[in-house]
Amino acid sequence: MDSQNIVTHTVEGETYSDCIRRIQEIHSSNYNIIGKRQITYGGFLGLFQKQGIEVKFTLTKTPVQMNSYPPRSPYQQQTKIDDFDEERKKILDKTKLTLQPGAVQNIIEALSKMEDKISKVTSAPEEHPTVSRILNLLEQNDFSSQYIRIMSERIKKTCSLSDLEDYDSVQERVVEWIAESISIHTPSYTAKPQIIILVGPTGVGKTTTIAKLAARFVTAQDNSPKAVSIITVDSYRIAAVDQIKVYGEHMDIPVSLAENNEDVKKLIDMHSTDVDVILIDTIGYSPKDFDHIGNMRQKLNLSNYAVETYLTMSASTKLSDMKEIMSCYEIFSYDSIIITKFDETDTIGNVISALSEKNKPVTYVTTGQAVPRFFEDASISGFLSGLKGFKFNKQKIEQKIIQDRNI
Ligand SMILES: Nc1nc2c(ncn2[C@@H]2O[C@H](COP(=O)(O)OP(=O)(O)OP(=O)(O)O)[C@@H](O)[C@H]2O)c(=O)[nH]1
Ligand SMILES: [Mg+2]
Repeated sequence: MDSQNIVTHTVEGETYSDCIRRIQEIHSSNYNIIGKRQITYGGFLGLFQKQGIEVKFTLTKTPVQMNSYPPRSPYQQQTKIDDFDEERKKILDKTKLTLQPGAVQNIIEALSKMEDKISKVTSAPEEHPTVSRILNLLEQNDFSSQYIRIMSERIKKTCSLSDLEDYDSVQERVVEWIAESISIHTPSYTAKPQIIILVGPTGVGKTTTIAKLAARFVTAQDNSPKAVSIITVDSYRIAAVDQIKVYGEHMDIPVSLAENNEDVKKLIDMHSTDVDVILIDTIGYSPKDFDHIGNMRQKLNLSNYAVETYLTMSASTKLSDMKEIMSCYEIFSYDSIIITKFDETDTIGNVISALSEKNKPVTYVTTGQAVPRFFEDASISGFLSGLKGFKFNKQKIEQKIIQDRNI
């Protein structure tokens, strides 16, 4: 190295070793001492001065840059982290000592005030009390968050501030919108034979509902009495077959078993002249059981017949499961839905939300176990009766919906 370019440094301290320690803190061992002398240092206007040492030194290497460290092993890294933690602890300990009593508490309080201010600025503006009351009510009725959001946006779009002052009328408007979101499918059953198939998950009440439907046809609740026969594609389970046979015997309705698509077609053809309605009961499968559902779909391949297919679901099923069931059973191209076990739930927002979000109509509802009772045509007013906490005139709303749909 060219001696002209050598830079000298000086450090002052009370003793020589004091000076060396200070050099080493910064430059480790990369230095050469080139001289030392006694000095007077510190003080103010010549007062309180101290005797000390000045050490002159040069550097042997340029200080190492952070980013030029060679790669470290994880263990080395850990040592460094440990050093860092040690240092941090020391600093924190020092800080604790220098803070006045109560200072930490003051800092925490100041921070929480700042947090409050920030959250007030960033959080959504407060809802009008009418809006929040109605949204609350929808939530209590178990409507989906998507359904509630749509209702909330609709209220805000269509209601002025003065409209919102009249809670009763706004909530009646919301009930009208709920009613509008329910689609009822009314079948005509004009074919002979009319085939009606019930599919759906296990235990939702398909067989019980088949028996109720059969009872309705034979007892002429639907215009004139009809000759009915039942086919069950559920022959693997003896108990299930017995269950439908018992109902059949009670009503004097023939019950036949079918194993496959040929059986089903043969039975339909056999009854085509002597019965008006053929009800087909199926085995329930979990919506995740794609193989069995696909298999059942094949057995029910009845493209040349007049078929009305219903997906049967229980009202007490949670919303996400309902939507999954509706999707998985889509391969049956079901015409409408039967909602069972209405008696087992207090809230029906989940049902209305699922039907509305999947854009599916509903035809029948069942409200109890006993056959042939507890079976009804689905109606808008029936659904509205299941709403809790809303005040409205059912007939007026139903009339308005009918009028609107006929326009
Ligand atoms: N509370 C209530 N229970 C019902 C209703 N409908 C059916 N059930 C009961 O639900 C249970 C299952 O009924 P099933 O008709 O055997 O159901 P399923 O869909 O045929 O069942 P799988 O054939 O096993 O798929 C029985 O205990 C019925 O009594 C209803 O509307 N309300
Ligand atoms: Mg069954």
